[in-house]
Amino acid sequence: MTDHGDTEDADVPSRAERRAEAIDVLDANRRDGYTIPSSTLYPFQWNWDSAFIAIGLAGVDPDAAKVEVETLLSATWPNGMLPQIVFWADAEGYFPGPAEWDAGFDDVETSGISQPPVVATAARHVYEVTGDDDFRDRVLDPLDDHLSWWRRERSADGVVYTRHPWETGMDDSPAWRGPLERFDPGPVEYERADRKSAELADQRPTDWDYDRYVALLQQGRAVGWDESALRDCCPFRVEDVLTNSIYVRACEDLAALYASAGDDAAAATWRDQAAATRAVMRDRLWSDELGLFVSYDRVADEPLLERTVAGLVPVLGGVPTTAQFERLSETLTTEFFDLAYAVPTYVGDDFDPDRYWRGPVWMNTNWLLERGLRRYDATDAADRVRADSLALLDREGFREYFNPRSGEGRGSDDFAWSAALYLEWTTV
Ligand code: 9WN
Repeated sequence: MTDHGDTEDADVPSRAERRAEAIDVLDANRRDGYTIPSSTLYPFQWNWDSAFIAIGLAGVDPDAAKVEVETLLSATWPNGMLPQIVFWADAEGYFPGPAEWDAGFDDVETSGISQPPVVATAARHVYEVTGDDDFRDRVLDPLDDHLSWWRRERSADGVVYTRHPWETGMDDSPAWRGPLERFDPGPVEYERADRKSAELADQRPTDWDYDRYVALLQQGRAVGWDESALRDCCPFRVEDVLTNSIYVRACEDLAALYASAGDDAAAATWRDQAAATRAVMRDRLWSDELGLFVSYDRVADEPLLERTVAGLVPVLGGVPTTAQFERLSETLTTEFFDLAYAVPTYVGDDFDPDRYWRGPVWMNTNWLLERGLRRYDATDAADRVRADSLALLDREGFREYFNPRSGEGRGSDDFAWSAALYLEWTTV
């Protein structure tokens, strides 16, 4: 275990004080039925953020946790797509806003892409903490609609694909460089709103990346977000290993909710889906060369051979075989545990300890990985991930991400999922 010496610092608040601060952050970020990730950078409801927030809220304010999940699910499109952003209320300071996306249904304005379906895991967690059968019964249909949408619209053989870097949640991952390089965004005119300080300008994605994010958005809008049209023409179609790991876990969690409601047939359907996705992942998304899982580029028909934390997260869904897990653990300890704080989001030539998803530690990927490692009884590794996460949060507060060498906080302050996962990790 790394000794960070953090607990000896007189300025570090006690765990009880930090918990109180975490609750304050979530209260301050709460809007009408949902919690925004950050008042400075992300002033709307975000899909997987709300799932992590509900997981943290479950232990301290179970009613708010239920509302968080149900508000998010109420934004599910009629076809089952659950959007990445829901614009419930006007807010300043975010690009691209509702006018740029021009997406949604009835009077609900949203973005036109999704995000990894952590919501099913959140719903199961909230149900298990509260034992509220009515809540469980209310979320079954929307969760089923959403996971069926991934299966129907985004998958040919069990593994699902994403069609925008923002959809993966790890937007600026170096793994997306290859697919993004393969298309020309053409001239795109827009004004970014995210570089709110000189420090942030160095941490956020470059203009080269943003040009491509915006070009993909404009293409989706031009075809009215028609999924079948985009299946043919979208130049970014990637089987993201993180999204698939979360999807497998989501299928298992929905199966568990169905089983508890006495619907054994539906439970079996989703358990079978999890097994089918696992089987393809073990084959197509495993890299023997790198000793971990990788994403797969559907357009170029080739694996994206980069070492990212996403490639370790399949443990969350019980994906690695025994032999794969042995290799993966070795990769984790030799390549991802050698900086002061685990787990960097990326190791490799483009490593940057301060730039968004290109090296910094993020709390949500640590939380997903830690849960998965416990599933494989890898207690020492799981304990290291949890201890480093808490050391960072205790020392720096609820920052968006952290430099894995120095431990310094980066990105937004008062970031909701960092606060929520602190509460989850320290619930006794
Ligand atoms: C685009 C809200 C979101 C997270 C993503 C994170 C960041 C948005 C952005 O913030 O992305 O979705 O504008 O940079 O990368 O994971 O959900 O916290």
